[in-house]
Order: sequence, then C-alpha cells, then structure tokens
Amino acid sequence: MEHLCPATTLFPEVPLIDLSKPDSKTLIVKACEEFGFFKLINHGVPTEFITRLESEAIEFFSLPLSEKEKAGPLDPFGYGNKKIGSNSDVGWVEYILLTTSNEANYQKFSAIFGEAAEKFRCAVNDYVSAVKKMAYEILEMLADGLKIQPRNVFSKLLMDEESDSVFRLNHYPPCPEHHQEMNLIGFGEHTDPQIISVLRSNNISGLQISLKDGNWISIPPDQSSFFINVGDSLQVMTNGRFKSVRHRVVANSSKSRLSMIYFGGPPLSEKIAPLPSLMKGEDSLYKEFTWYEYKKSAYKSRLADNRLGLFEKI
Ligand code: GA4
Repeated sequence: MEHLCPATTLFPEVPLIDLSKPDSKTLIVKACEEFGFFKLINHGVPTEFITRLESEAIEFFSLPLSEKEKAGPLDPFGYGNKKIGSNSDVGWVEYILLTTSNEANYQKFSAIFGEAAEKFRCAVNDYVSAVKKMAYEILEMLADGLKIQPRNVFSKLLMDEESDSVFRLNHYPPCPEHHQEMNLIGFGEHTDPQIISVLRSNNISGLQISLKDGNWISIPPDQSSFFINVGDSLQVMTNGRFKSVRHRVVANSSKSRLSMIYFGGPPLSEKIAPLPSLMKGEDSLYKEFTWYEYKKSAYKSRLADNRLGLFEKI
C-alpha cells in the first residue's frame, strides 16, 4: 500500500465559521475562495442525531467481516472494504455508501441487522435530514455573500427530489503496529465531484487538505464541529472562483477514526455551468456538461485524477 510524505505540522488557521453570527456569509465566501474548505460551529444539527448515528456505525463496523460483507458488494451502494471506486484505488478504510433518496439501500442491511435495520435506517435519515438543512443554509448564505439572485440558486439543486446525493460512513481501523510510523494512506487524495460535502468525524485525527501552493496541512479533529468542502460542481458554477479542495485521510493512529459525510449533488439531468450572474463578461472556463456526464466520467477515473481537466476549455 502507498506511503506518503508527512504533512506540515505548522499550519495556517483554517477558516472557522460560526453559523450563528450575522457576518458569516462574507467569511464563507472568502473561505471557499481561499481554501475551498472551512470548519463550522453552531451548526444547529442536534447532538443526539450525531451520537445515535455514531453508535449505530460503531455497532455495524464491529460485526465480523463475513457479516459486513453481506452488505456488499457495492452496486454502487452498500459495504466496501479497502477498495475505493472501480479503478484499483485502495485505502486502509472500510465504509458504507448510501443514496440519500431511495430505500433500496436498506434491503441489504435488513439481511444483516434483522429488525435492528430499522433503527439504523432511522438514525441515518434523522442525521441526513438535519445535515441537508444545514447544507441548504450554507449554500443560501453563499449566494447572499456572492450577491447573486435568487438565493436558492445552489440550494435548490440539493432540495430537488431528484438530487443525486450520497451519504458515506467511513471507518479507518487502527493501523497494525509495524505501520504506525509510516503515514499509511486511509483515503487517497482527491476532490469531491459534487457541489458541497459536509463531514463530521470522531475526535481522531487523519484529515488533511492541500493548500493552493500544494502543501498539505493536517486538520485537527473536532467531534462537535462540521467540516465543509467545496466540490468540483461548485467550482464550475462559480467559474473557478471557488476551488474544490484536494483532501486525503492518513491512517496513522492507534485508534479508530470514524467519519460521516453527506455529498450534496444535483439531479442527473442538471446542466453544470458557470452562473451568468457570476461571469461579468468573463468566458466560461468549462465546456457545458450535465451532472450525469460528469459523474459517468468521474466514476471511471482514478481517485487522484484531476477530473475537471477533461471539461476545461483550452
Ligand atoms: C469521492 C467522493 C465520494 O466519496 C464518492 C467517491 C467515489 C467512490 O468512492 O466510489 C469515487 C470518488 C468519490 C471520486 C472518483 C471515483 C468515484 C471513487 C473514485 C475513484 C462516493 C464520490 O461521489 O466520488
């Protein structure tokens, strides 16, 4: 498995956004321009939903592998272990991938959990509904901060019934002893293809982001906060003003890291293009494409690929 150069331990302050403060919209815009990433406090997601889902996830990942594998293989939803995507990417991680829109997901889980599958389903639904609401709010603040109308230009894409959003639970097991000093890769570097990603983890470190100069910085974990990533689609909709952030997870801990991520994507038929109100006479940096076309191409790529490259105008 791949080993990495360590990230710098001296890091600039990652933007901290307090959702309860009235001036946050300007700061969010700045954070999306400079980092494509920020930390969020006073987010309004009930702690109860977070802890309930966390204990459900711990329960699932503690099952014997043979049980968990009954929720696989990924098609493309279900349980996955070490293999990421369809192109031989691997990481020191096991995970559950779910759509946020249909219930077909849970058939596999009923087979394993029996009646407890309902408890799992409710925990995911409560958590995802609360996180979605918070994501809508952030996207509306972004529209306000960018001074564009209507304020739901971004959020309506996630609110749409056909929104192609994904939910992921990642478990990074402790590294075996002989690997501990080696910065083993948990989840290789990549950008997220969707509009926005909302991540919450337990208090175990591992997440790193790449700065504009290419240096990597470690993000100190904080189980009571959320971390927001700009995705490739938002980069395109802002004609490159916001950058989708390259990030990775290093599995260098003796404890388990657990993360839960909501990836807000548009409906498959949606055209992804820079918003005219943001162009001010500029040309689009990107060829026109639908989310379906982008996703199809993205899912064929390797994790670390620059997926937007294919859609840039030369
Ligand atoms: C990255 C963001 C989400 O986790 C994800 C990932 C997906 C997968 O795990 O199957 C991808 C990856 C992600 C981008 C490129 C392709 C597809 C693995 C991969 C190599 C669920 C997503 O939507 O894109």
